[in-house]
Amino acid sequence: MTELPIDPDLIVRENAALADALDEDYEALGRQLSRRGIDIEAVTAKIAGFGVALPSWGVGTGGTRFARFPGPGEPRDVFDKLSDCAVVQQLGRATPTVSLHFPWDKVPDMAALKAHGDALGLGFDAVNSNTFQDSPGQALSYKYGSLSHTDPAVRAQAVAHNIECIELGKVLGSTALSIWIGDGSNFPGQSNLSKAFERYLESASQIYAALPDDWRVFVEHKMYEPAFYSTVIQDWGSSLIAAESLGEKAFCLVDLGHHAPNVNIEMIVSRLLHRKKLGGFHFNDSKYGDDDLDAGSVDPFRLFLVFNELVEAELNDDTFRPAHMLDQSHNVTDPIESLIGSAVEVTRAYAQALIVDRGALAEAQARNDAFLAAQTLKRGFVTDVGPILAAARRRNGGAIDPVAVYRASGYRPRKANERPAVSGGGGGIV
Ligand SMILES: [Mn+2]
Repeated sequence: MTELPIDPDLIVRENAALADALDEDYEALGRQLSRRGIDIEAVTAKIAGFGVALPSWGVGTGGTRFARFPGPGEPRDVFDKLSDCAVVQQLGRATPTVSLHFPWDKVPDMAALKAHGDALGLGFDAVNSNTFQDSPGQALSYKYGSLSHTDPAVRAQAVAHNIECIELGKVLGSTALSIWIGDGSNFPGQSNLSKAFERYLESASQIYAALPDDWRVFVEHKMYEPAFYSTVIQDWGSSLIAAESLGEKAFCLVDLGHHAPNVNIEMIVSRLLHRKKLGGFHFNDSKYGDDDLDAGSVDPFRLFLVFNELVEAELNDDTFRPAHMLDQSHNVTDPIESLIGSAVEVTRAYAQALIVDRGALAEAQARNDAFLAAQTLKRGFVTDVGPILAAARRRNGGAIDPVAVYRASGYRPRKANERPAVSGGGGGIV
């Protein structure tokens, strides 16, 4: 029995007020797309089946290295986090799974957590390990690294933690482990760059050996931070070497924020697809660095270009199932609203990519008609696919205007009463 956090009647009432306008817009868009040879229903069906995972840590207010300003009704534990995720999913219908992070989300009774997810209609996506900070009661420190640490005892502890994450994930029904490490150096000469990478590969291979047959492991690269001179898995090259060395269950995970400014990320996507090593994405947006801003908030065109490559991959390979997750920090907004909005933006980019006239694009490329090729691609981006997204949400039982229904529901003020404010806390964003 599903326990929905928002009154379903409220969604029905709010949708009724917007239904005529949506139907009108959807029909108009359908006629427009039909003139281009595109069946709107086929696109809507794909959008209705699309999902991006929610990060459990995303429903709490994020922060920077300077401060964190918590909002009212912050989740007190992972059970509260799941309830907030269920609001995002109930209204937006594009986020059916949650990605947990250990040890932050570890509870004595993981089966009870799984049951809570089931009751809320939520599944569990990849589990994330954490060896970038020291946890209470931990024997050895990760101050100077984890999987690549010079001390074999620290490496063994980090490997054991990752294997524990797999065990916890099994209880939840997860089938993937994401590994991101903070290992690196702050000074030239501090670390032997080659040996640190070799130690990482050795540790990662021990984790890989513990993976169940139907699991995948994702290697997430990051250019800088918390180490500012070098990181051990710095870029997609290091990530690809690691994934190829580990084996067929290892894949690269691309976090949009983990690159130098202006890097052509869609080309990285294309290269990883070529090697069949693209495991998935962490979506967010940025202006200057790893800003962890809401997906699509600064550069929606880049998001579209990434999805253009993903749609190409989908067309070439029926079995391509990338793991998509939002990974962003909500510092000045209600996290639930940001997550609803970001899922919409990711889905929008997918819809825009789906309506690109790929035949015309291929033809223009073959004729070296650069202008027409660029225009053909951009036509997908400039088409307002909003009615498709809203129609897909409505068909799945969600809200035509999810943030408006969320605000009308009074969920946040209700939670602010139920959940007493706690002070302090770090940023907690990766
Ligand atoms: Mn990430």
